[in-house]
Amino acid sequence: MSEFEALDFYLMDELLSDEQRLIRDTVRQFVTEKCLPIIEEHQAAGTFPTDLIGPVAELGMLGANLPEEYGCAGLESSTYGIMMQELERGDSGLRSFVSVQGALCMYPIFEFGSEEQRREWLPRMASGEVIGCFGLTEPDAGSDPGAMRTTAVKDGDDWIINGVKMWITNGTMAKIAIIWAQTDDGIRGFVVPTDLPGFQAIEVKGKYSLRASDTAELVLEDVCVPGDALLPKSGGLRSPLMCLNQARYGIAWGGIGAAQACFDEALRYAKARITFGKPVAQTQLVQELLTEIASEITKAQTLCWRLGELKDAGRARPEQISMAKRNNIEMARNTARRCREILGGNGILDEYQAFRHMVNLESVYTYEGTHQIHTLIVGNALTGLPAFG
Ligand code: TGC
Ligand code: FAD
Repeated sequence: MSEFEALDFYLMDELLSDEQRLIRDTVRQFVTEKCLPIIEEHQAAGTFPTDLIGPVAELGMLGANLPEEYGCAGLESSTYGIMMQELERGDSGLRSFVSVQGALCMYPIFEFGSEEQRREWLPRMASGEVIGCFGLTEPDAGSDPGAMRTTAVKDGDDWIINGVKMWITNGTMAKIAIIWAQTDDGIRGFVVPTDLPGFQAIEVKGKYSLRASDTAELVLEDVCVPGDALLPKSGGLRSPLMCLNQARYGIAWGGIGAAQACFDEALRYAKARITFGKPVAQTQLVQELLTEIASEITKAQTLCWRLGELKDAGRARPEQISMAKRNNIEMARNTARRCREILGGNGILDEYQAFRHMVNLESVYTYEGTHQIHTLIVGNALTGLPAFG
């Protein structure tokens, strides 16, 4: 198969700086050379490609938009987004790993941590030495994280944490977990080393989706952490939701990458596949599908580009991020399915990427706020009338 070609119908490439183009091409090459040759094996085995952690860290992708003084790349939002787009062209599980490490673990330490916590953890997390996971969701509190039951109770200078967290990405390989818990003072965040007595990470088995990702249930039974495990500037549900803004932003970009992978594959296939004496790409119905897909990818690209500008200007509102996550992941999910269809019977084989992206995107559609929750967030912003309950 010849080199991947991204759809660029509206010449978005012209908007990129030389640095952004270089980073885009570097990550794209990394995905082509290091991720794609091994990803189907991991998908089949249900394992995360841990060999990619070192190279991903070396390329500066962990916490890439956090400041350089903590060992991070200090990139602007659009450049960070482009990285997520390219990674998810490889696999949603790989982008998830990077999102969780950067947006959901390093970001809260940066945003809510003390200077000591920042210096202790961020450089080691940027280098990939310390992997983190983010424990917000519980078996009975997913879309409604405010209903969480995990508690952290003060015991002298220490805290005792009890609870169960569900669906936690990077869960079994993490050295630290950012755990959100109810305290006398509302919801607070804690940096919890995962080797403490009473802490258990149990792999979630039987996944059809995001198989090349480490997903775990975390059980905390009387886990005792010192006072300085508390993220001192965290306070209320607002704090974890601020982390989600960061991750959802990257996911919106990531959806474009997954869609681009499927579109490129389907377009090549449609041009090469002959039925009734001509390429299937030369039929009106397939051209309609390709036109719809290309239009949706192009709209998603323009949405993300503007969102990146707003984010860099400090003006991106949570509901704008929700609109992008909602739109782009629905777009990617539909794209993967349509592309699978264009591949005919071959579309169900692991020689092609569409089916893997298609099943992965089921998770992406649901995590970081389900499609429906983002509908309600945007609906609330439009009407001023919350319809969650
Ligand atoms: P609500 O009363 O609306 O809000 C509580 C407080 O938070 C503020 N707030 C936000 N602040 C910053 N960013 C946001 N996006 C915010 N949304 C709300 C709000 O102003 C309020 O502040 P204050 O100061 O007045 O207290 O809260 P609610 O309980 O009604 O819930 C609202 C809702 C449904 C939107 C929210 O809970 C939600 O987003 N639910 C979805 C949960 C979710 O997305 N979970 C994701 C878990 S992590 C994950 O899936 C990782 S996947 C791996 C990967 O990323 O690859
Ligand atoms: P529920 O909240 O039970 O929702 C079930 C259905 O009801 C959904 O379709 C939902 O949209 C709908 N629904 C719920 N409330 C409403 C409403 N008010 N109006 C209309 N419809 C509604 N969480 C973490 O904390 N950390 C992680 O690292 C993490 N990684 C994940 C990785 C994977 C592979 C998956 C699948 C999930 C992960 N999650 C993680 C959890 C994820 O965020 C939750 O699954 C998600 O928020 C939905 O919660 P739930 O599964 O409990 O569904």
